[in-house]
Amino acid sequence: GKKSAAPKPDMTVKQFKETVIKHLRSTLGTYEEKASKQAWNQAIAASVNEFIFDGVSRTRKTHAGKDARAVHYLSLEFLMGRLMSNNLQNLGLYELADKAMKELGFELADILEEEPDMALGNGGLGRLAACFIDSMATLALPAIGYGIHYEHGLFRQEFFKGRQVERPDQWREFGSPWEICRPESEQVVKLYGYVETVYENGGSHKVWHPGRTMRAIPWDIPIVGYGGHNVNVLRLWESRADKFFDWDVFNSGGYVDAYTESVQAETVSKVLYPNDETDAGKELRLIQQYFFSAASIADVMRRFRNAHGNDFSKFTALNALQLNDTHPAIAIPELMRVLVDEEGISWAEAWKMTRETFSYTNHTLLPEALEKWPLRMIQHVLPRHMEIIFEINARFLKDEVETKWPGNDGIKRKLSIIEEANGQMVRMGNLSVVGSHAVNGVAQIHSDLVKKDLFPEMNELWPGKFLNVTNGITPRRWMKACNPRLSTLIEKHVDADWPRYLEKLTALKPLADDSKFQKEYMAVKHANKEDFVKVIKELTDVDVSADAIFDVQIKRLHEYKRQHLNLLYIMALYRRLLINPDYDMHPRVFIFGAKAAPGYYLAKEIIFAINKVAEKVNNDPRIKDKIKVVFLPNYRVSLAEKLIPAADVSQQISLAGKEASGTGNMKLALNGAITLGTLDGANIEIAEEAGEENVVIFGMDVDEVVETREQGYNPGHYYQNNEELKAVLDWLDSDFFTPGEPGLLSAVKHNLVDHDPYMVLADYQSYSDAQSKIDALYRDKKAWARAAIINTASLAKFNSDRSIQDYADTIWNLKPIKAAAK
Ligand code: 26M
Repeated sequence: GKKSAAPKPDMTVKQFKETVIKHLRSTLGTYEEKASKQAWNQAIAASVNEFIFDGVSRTRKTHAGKDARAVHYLSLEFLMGRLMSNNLQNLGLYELADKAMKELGFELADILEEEPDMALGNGGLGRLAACFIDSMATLALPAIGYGIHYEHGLFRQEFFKGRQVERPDQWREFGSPWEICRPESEQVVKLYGYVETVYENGGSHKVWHPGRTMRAIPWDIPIVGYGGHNVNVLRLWESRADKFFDWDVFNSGGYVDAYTESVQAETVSKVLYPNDETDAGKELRLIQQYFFSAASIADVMRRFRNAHGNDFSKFTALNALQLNDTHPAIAIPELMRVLVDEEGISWAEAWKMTRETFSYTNHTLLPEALEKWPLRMIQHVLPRHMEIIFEINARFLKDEVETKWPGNDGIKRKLSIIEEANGQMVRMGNLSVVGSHAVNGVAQIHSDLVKKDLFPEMNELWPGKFLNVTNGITPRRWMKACNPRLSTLIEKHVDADWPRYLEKLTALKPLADDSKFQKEYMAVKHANKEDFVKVIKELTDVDVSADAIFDVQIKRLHEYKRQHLNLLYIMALYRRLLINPDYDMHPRVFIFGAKAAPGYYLAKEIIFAINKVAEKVNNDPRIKDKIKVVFLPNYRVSLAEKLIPAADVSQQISLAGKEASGTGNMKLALNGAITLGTLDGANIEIAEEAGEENVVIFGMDVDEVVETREQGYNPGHYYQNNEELKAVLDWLDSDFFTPGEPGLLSAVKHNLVDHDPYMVLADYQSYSDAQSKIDALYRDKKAWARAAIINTASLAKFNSDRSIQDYADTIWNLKPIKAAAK
């Protein structure tokens, strides 16, 4: 059957047109002859909101009536991208809107370009949260996402003379049509001050006298599930100065400058920290974490009290709280504070409730990315929370660690939430594990390493607490919406509800050897590439051919992700062509997209080096356009949506053991790119699903990495013994790519030859060989088409609906509740 999961909307093209024009006039205050594309965009959004708001209310009423168990997904980041096309798709309105706009004389796709990305995240972790809330809504799970309403999302990237320049992101400059302010649900968040012990009736309790309070204002973004039945919300908190005077009890002289205080309060939700690893001890970052955690917990408590008063017997049955990394871990002592200090619940009872409620997802093993806060800072900003953390730690060490390993101070030192070395630090990972009933990694190998390398003793203490939930991506955004050509082709062969049940794509497998289907599939890829040729021209002024291999590496810039391995190979190919102009290779376009953290020196040097090599290669007539190198500025969700459908090769070349999962690897493979990757993160599972013959694997695996390191890794050895590798590294020292300025690219060379922390040189030869395999495979057109089709047909496991179903079953114990129909 070809049944459709998305309902046919009860609206005609004519009615949709009328609604848009109504909003153009009455919401936007303009009219057809005068309206800008931006105004049309907003008018369409307002029209779509007529459907969405109704869905929000229906879903809310359903949950309220049922006293439903719900999950609260706490994340400092939600990398939403644009919302219009996704909302139209999920409501089943896309084609209708497309027709309506055509009749009004516009291309819908063109008008969608007016929408700024909602870039409230850095990369993988933030985009995962966005895919997950889409899936939670689609699966009709009672769920709410909690985060920060940043005024400025991730910086906009420009290149100036090949170097990254950061510019502020302005996603809300003209307001966003998708958000609803909910002043009635405002919360108060306290900071600083001191703790008083009050003795009373033979007992005592603690009273926190905060030094400052601020307001948390919620903005709700509706999240439309596929099919439009269920609409959840993403609740983002904005910080504001207190209505009253901000009064520091310790600093009564400070009141003169009240404006400074209000500026400070409003600073909290001003800007997203542009790092994707830890940013050592910035007080504002800690306050961001606490601000949104406390506001969210207060929101959960308000909703609970409205239904149950002060009877907390059902609290754990009705609430799950998921920590997206340790960033919101301060929510653990915050819940304890509320239960013990405000509700008068005993410590033992409150701790039981807290542990049953929280679960924690780990996203990295990189030691430098594991969050630690100076104890003094937490004591200063959150004095009561520091006391609570001490108490949690003391009981943990005494009741659990001591019982299991009597008298073993070494293990106590290792498991303690407080690190005693180099000034006391609070280990947020340990706090998260101790305070949660479940801890999960994001791909099988990563979850294994979380147990084996990161928390081995915790795993012994609580076998069964550590789980795997392999990441996923929403096929609605990452296929249906971004790749309409492939979706249309797919729909000729599989049920129309494939965006919900991705395993239906296995019906394509028998077609992998069908030459007619192969041609159609590759024609789609070619058309997508033709479209992207224009994007490349527009953004970089580089001319590329859609007949070349589009070889893509898109992800944050990081040494462990090894964009410089890719660069070394590009230089080697270029050198081969200069040595032998007839060097046999299929033309290739190397495409990069990556932002570097503004303070990450070497990452910025790698961007500069790629841009300099690109400039030279792209303008060298001797190589007859066999290689082009394109570094797309300002890589972001909306650019990924254009590039991924056009990709032939997906570079996933991290050092084995370092990339927790990766999710770009899933998006690219689903859209028919062949993975060129190491045995790392979810690459391993992609190879399992698609078959090893349909991916190209290279390099050391995790065990070989360990072995190489134990033998005393010496990058100089590879440099000295590989003629081509030595030549390209030395090239970086010359002025070949930076005429008249030798040494500008030396930092990259010397880092590799002298340190090479991510073993780029050790994997170089294997990578180069794997690239030759890619070249050979691409030239066998049928073999390539077959492999690409099998990839598309085999990726059902990476549907984020499957990930969320796993969370619901194994961690949240959560059942769907379908919202009432209209
Ligand atoms: C920390 C401190 C200050 C400012 C920012 C941070 C911070 C922000 C983001 C730290 C880490 C952040 O994200 C890490 C991340 O994106 N990890 C990726 O998570 C993906 C989803 O699970 C995985 O697929 C990737 O492999 C993993 O690198």
